[in-house]
Amino acid sequence: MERVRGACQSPILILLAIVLPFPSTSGPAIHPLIESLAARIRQRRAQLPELSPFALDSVMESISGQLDGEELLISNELHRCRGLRKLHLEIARLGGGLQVLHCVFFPDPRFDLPIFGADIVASPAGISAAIVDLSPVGLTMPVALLHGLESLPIPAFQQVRELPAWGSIFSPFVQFIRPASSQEESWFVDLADGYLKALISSVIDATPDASDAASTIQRHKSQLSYCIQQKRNDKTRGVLEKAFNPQWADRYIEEILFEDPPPL
Ligand code: BLA
Repeated sequence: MERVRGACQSPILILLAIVLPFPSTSGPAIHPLIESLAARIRQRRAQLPELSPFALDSVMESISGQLDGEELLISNELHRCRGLRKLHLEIARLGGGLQVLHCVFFPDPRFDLPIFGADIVASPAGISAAIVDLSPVGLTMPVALLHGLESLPIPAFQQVRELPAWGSIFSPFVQFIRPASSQEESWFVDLADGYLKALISSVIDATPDASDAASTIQRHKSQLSYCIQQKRNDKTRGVLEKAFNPQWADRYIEEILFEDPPPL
């Protein structure tokens, strides 16, 4: 039995799958924190310069399958803009009632911009992980951005989680929490929004270096190591392997979630 199938294959449907929010289907509602962070990301994303959607060259935009009679869904939105080579927002409903929001904005290495990353993991027991960061890929964080981030108040989250060993890629501004209330959930959305707002003003002001500049080459290398480290997250792999299968999970992680940045 085919467990995974691309839900849409014609170019028009592929485009719709990119621009439309999570496809309507039966199953439990998406957790309100995932809904509201996704909405905030979409609002901010629309403010980016020269934003355009792009299609994957496979059938991976909207993926559905079945696991023990349970519906599995992954919805991907992919864009690029001036300064950012790949903006990826994914909402997934996987086995065991698990829901995930995954978002990474990868910069064009010619620009001195950090990587925006956010992940929310919800199960029927509630949100277990909410993480947001602007992770530097230059030697330092751009100064204007640093000032923007330093001026943001960090809410007093009750349950701050310890980063795994591969988390050395994150900045001192990383917030990794288990929200303790709906108020904390809304603080988290506001914090992520503050990071996005700071990033967007840096994107608007940024000018590119040459493709062969030492700074560009260094940022490319550093983006590659971000992807390598993220691929060490066994929890992401484990969930995808269980919901689909190991080969599929591997391909999805290597080609869609954390593929190597294209050569300069
Ligand atoms: C943790 N990520 C997790 C967990 C699961 C996933 C099940 C464990 C939950 C927990 O520890 O409470 C699953 N995350 C996924 C899946 C996808 C996903 C299936 O994105 C995609 C389909 N992960 C990221 C990004 C960041 C990230 C961009 O993809 C950060 C910017 C972080 N996820 C992250 C961290 C953990 C995590 C730090 C905790 C890992 C640990 O404690 O070992």
